[in-house]
Amino acid sequence: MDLNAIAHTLDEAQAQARETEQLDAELHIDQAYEIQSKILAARTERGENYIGPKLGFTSKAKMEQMGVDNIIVGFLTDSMHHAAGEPLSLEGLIHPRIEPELVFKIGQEITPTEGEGAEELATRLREATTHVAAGMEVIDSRYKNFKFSLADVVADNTSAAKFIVGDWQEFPREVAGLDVKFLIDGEEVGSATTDAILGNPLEAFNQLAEMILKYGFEVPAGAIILAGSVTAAQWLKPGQNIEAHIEGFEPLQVTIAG
Ligand code: OOG
Ligand code: MG
Repeated sequence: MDLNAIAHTLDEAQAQARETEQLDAELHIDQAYEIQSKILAARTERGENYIGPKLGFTSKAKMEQMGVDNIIVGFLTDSMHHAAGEPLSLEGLIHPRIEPELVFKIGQEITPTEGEGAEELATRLREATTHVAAGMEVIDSRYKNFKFSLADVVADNTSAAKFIVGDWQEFPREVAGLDVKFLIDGEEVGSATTDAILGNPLEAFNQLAEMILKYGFEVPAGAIILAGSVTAAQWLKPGQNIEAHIEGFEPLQVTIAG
C-alpha cells in the first residue's frame, strides 16, 4: 500500500472539496495514523500551523451514529479555526456536519518524558490546562456519502474541517454533568450532559495521553484540544442558525451563510 499516494489523494480531496473512495479494507490503524501525519506535513508545508489534537468518538451518540467503536485522534490547524460570531460559509466543504464540543486550552508545551506512563502524562496535561470553552466542530468526511471504516476516518484526519471556540473560562472548574442543548433554527436537535463524553470529560486527558504515547501527537504551548462531540452531528445547510448551549457557558452561536 502506497501511504504517500493515499495521503496525497485525501489531501487533494480536502483541498478541492471532492469526495473520494473509501480505502483498502486491509489498511491497518497504525498505517492510517501514518497517512494522517503525512497530510499534516503537507499542510504545514503549505503554511498552515498545527494548533493541537482533537478527539473523536468519545461519546456513544457519535459512535452509534457513525458505526464505529473506538476513540480516534486528529489534528487541528489555524486554517480550520472559524471566529465565533462570523457567518460560516460552506464553500470549500463537501457535505459538512456540525457538532457541539468542549474545548480545553493547554498553557505550556507537554511532551512525554522518558518512560512516562499514560496516567502521569494525563495528570500533567490536566494540570497544564488553563482554560475551557464551549465549542463546535464542523466535520466533513472526504469519503463518499460520509461513510468510512475506523482506519479510513483516521487517515482522513478524523473528518476535521473547522472549529469554533466560545468564551474561555478559567480551568480548573467543574466540567462534568453540565447540561448540553444543541439547537438548529431554535429547535432542539440534541441534548445530553457533558458526561456523554467518556462518562466525564476529564477522562479525555487519559485517552489523549494514551494516544500521545502511541502515535506521538504534539501538544504545544497554547494548544487547543477538542474533547469530542457530546451529541450526534447534524447536517449543515445554508441559512441555518446553530446554537450550542453548555450549562454555565455563554451560548455559542453560528449562522450559516447563503
Ligand atoms: C469523525 C469525527 C468524530 C467527534 O467529535 O466524535 C468527531 C466523524 O464523525 O466523521 O470529531
Ligand atoms: Mg468532533
